Amino acid sequence: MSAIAHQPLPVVVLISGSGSNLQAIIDAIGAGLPAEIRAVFSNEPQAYGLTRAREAGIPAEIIDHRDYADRESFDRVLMARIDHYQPALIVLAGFMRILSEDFVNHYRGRMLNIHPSLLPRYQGLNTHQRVLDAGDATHGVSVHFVTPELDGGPVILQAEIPVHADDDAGQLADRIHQQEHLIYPLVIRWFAEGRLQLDDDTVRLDGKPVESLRYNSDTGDTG
Ligand code: NHR
Ligand code: GAR
Repeated sequence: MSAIAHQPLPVVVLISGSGSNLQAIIDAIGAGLPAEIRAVFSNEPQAYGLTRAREAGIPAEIIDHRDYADRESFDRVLMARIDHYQPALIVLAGFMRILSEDFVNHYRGRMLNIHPSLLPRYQGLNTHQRVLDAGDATHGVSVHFVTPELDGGPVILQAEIPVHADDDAGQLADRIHQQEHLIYPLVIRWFAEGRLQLDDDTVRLDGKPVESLRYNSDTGDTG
């Protein structure tokens, strides 16, 4: 890490829902994460995360996918609006629209997603119920670089939780959220500090290749 102070990393966050991960990032910035959220976009007009953004003084825009004839035209407008803010990093935080290849390639190496499973297991939707149906002993969450392959981009950091015998999907979602709110700001910090790169398909932290680090929320250790 360099000794000189960094300019805060300009970030744009995409949401579709509650925005609790957005809130965790806002709170982490308040506590010193060297980033600045330039704007929040939601495809869902009713997303509560829009309110969270506005209460934090962040521009919040709705781009409703239902207003566009196809995915490509929605993605083109979204891309143009995002680029207006000149972000260095795009953060998907509960964003629920699949993004086209052109969109994803435009932000290659500077777009992150948080996905509620231990990737490569359970790509796609409804992960908590699928973990329960499979009888898995553990569940988890992954932060990865976004590539055109849905939930298939290189994994950066994961956190694992035990599945209890009486868990339902809502309880799993709550405990996953607690982990998400720890690991997403941490990965964004690495990126903001210039420590994290996507080099072809290899994730590098401090120049060293990593294959999905594990976060321990009891100790705060990664490794
Ligand atoms: N786009 C690309 N190209 N690559 C990824 O890895 C992406 C992506 C867009 C979103 C988030 C992802 C998740 O973490 C994400 C990763 C939406 C769907 C989906 O099926 C799947 C995965 C993810 C997000 N969306 C439906 C669609 O037709 C709509 C579902 C709904 O509105 O409820 O876009 O899980
Ligand atoms: C999070 O659990 C996130 O991992 C998941 O949606 C939730 C959003 O919560 N993402 C996806 O399922 C992406 N398809 P939030 O709106 O409170 O941050």
